[in-house]
Amino acid sequence: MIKRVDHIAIAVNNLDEVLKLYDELFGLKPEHIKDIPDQGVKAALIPVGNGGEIEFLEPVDPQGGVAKFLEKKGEGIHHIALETDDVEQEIKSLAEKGVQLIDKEPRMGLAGKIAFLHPKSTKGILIELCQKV
Ligand code: CMX
Repeated sequence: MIKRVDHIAIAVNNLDEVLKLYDELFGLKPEHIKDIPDQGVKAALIPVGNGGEIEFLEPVDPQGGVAKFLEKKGEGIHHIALETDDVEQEIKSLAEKGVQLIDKEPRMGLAGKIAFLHPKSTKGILIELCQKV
């Protein structure tokens, strides 16, 4: 069962610039800034109350998915992460409904146990399912 929006991820060209802007505009500051080399990004997570977060993603690998996304679509919303109690069960049931999975098994990510669904199955929106561990 989906519980809530965990985070909204935004692809940006320059993490330092966007963090400065969101601090100036909204007084929001990142809790974590992490390199995720296997995803080709540097990520900053900003808590925005009630457990929700904004994640900014800056590509560090020019061949990676986020770099390609920026090239094609420009800066903007990259994915929406929905929290569930059980990622494994959720993707099993979605696969049975014909949804194309990017991750056929859950894996560990910044938001806990995660799995991505292909945007072609979800009206052009990349969805991440996550489970806190
Ligand atoms: N949102 C919506 N559509 C997207 C997209 C996104 N973020 N990224 C790519 N697409 C679209 C492309 O525009 C393309 O559409 P068309 O066929 O209409 O042109 C289609 O998806 C396939 O694109 P592609 O270039 O063939 O495939 P990519 O190599 O760019 O891979 C995707 C796309 C979604 C499969 C890949 O980015 C992926 O596996 N993402 C999941 C992991 C991820 O996003 N990690 C980064 C974040 C890490 C984190 O936060 O932890």
